[in-house]
Amino acid sequence: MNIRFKTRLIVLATALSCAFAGAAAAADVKPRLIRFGYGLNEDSVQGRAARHLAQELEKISGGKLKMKTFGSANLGSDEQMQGALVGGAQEMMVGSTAPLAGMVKEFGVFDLPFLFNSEKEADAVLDGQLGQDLLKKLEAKGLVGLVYWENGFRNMTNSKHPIVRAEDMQGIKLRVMQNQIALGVFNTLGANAVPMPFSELFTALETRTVDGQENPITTIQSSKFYEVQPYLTITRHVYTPWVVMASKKWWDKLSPDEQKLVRQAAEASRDFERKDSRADSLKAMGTLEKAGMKINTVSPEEVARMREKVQPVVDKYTQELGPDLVRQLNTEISKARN
Ligand code: TK8
Repeated sequence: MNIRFKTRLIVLATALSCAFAGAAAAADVKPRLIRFGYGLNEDSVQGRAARHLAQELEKISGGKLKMKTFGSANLGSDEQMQGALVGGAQEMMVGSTAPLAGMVKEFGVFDLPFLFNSEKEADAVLDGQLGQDLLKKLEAKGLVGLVYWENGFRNMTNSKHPIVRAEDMQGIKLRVMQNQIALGVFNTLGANAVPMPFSELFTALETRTVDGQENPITTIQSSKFYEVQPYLTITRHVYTPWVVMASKKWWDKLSPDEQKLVRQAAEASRDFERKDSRADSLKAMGTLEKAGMKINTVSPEEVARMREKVQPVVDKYTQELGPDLVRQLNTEISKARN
């Protein structure tokens, strides 16, 4: 064996063993580009958490799983993105549970008003049996539900007058999420509820196509609704979550190692997002006040009246969603409460 041939052999052997060692360490992970869409703008709780998710995924996959994030509904409204995921035209998204109820009606439980008293109760239900069972139901519809992010307790804004009593909602054209229960609740409270995707909302408020809307204060701030809505009423009438989802068509093509990394990054983003959302919501009140919004909080007595008014809607949808499911929900909430 001449020396040149020997060197070549050594080089080849070293290259081969490196390749095997590398493959074992990096597991079965191919370079991939994941498109992740969301509805709020980049400077929002969603934007920050989406970037966190992308960074985390890139880090734990050794740079192989790259995520490109698209805010401001640039890939479409929640409903449009849901469709794109089902069809396999988009890999991932985060969106509200309310429009998901069109696919899996049980997600409507989160639109039942005045259920949760605190974020802690919501976390327990979402990360517990009920929340996880609901995510599993998405698979049959072509979606893989990974984790829940906090959207939060919703409050009302409008351009007409402060809402002090339920009667003040009379005649207010109020944008609601595209969901039967939300529609029923606000019409029963006396508003004129108009279902509309979030992506059209700012313009609709600005042009006075609608008079008001309801969302957590973090969103009222990041979407600059204070520019077109002078009145904010703290009602905390419902806590709605967001779901981070993947296209099932795409997901099924991933290796188990890749799926594990995506899940792991999604869980990290959930913990980051909830903390950030809670911190941001404390700051947002001050910002909204400074921006000149007139803020009032509905009294406990008035909340009790509102609850009473919407009870028929709750009863009707308890039947439709399944009394057992609603019972399970209430049991899980009281467990978390005590
Ligand atoms: C953003 C929406 C938004 C929701 C709504 O795409 O529609 O009002 O609260 O966060 O999912």
